[in-house]
Amino acid sequence: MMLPFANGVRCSRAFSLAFPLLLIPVLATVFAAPAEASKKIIFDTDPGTDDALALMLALNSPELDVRAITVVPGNVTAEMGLENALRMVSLANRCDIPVAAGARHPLFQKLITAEFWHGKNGLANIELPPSKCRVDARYGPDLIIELIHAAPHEITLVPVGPLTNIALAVEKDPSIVPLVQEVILMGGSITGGNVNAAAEANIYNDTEAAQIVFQAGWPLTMVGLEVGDKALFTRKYLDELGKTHGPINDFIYGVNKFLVGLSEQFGGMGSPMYDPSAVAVAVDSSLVKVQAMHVDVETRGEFTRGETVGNRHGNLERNVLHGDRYMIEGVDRVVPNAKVCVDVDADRMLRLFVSRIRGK
Ligand SMILES: [Ca+2]
Repeated sequence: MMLPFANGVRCSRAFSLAFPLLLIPVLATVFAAPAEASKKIIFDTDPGTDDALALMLALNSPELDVRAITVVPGNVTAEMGLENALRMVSLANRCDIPVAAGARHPLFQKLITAEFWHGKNGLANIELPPSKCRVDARYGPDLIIELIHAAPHEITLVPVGPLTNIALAVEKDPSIVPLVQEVILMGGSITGGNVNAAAEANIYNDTEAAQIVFQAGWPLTMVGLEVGDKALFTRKYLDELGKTHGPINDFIYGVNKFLVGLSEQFGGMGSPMYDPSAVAVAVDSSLVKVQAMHVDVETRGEFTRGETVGNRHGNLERNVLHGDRYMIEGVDRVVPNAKVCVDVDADRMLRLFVSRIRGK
């Protein structure tokens, strides 16, 4: 063994005496590694069928440490979403995780609920048993602020609903921005929408909130339709999940059976894994290919309100007013504010999902 000392004899003797003492903290570090390595996340959600898939993936992934669940209105009302979140953490026997209510409505627009896609109760019409867990008394955006300050540079925000709660937290306390490790959100698209030609649902459902979150200045990964629409949960994966059993396994099987059936009604091959894809990226970022770009959220367009407008070339013409006209005087680089996921290893993501849920 080569020792990193110039005068080998004397120092190697000193090293051998010190070695047992040095070894203790080294071993402690090695054994403590798995707990320390897990990523602390706050899961902000409007549950929601695909929220259910995402939550159960998060709770069953050792890479993630879910520090709180905050509920936002979106797919369902704030009240129904809270009830669904509480029932799901109860099913997972995780009453230790705080579940907090947040905003009651979007910042400046009317709520659009989606029972049409998620079932009357938001959970594929599956009736989970009443929750053993109790709601945390804190207000969702305040809880987000509190947890970020309690663990500076360690919290990853994973919002999978409209961005109302996150925007409220930033507006109330902008000092959280540099203290957040990363934001990995499900929402947006740079290739057309799912609500209409331009907009994706989470962004469309609180467009101003989304613009606040995109412009906040923190590291942000956008997991949008480019991922979810490619990561289709087909009957192949459903059959795989049907071979095993357990309370979570069977619940998620039921949710996915509902979603696969729904997609087939509309001529699809399978159900897009929208929300779980953001959690999957938090677990393993190598599942996706990203491109850094500047993204703005369109808040005023006649046909494009809610579109995430990604500047794919990173340039902006500099138009300067001269008398009654503008003249192009150059090209400015725009600074990226997001890593946009532009491709996914769909099969690997879907297999990851099934492997984490099966038998649970
Ligand atoms: Ca959602």
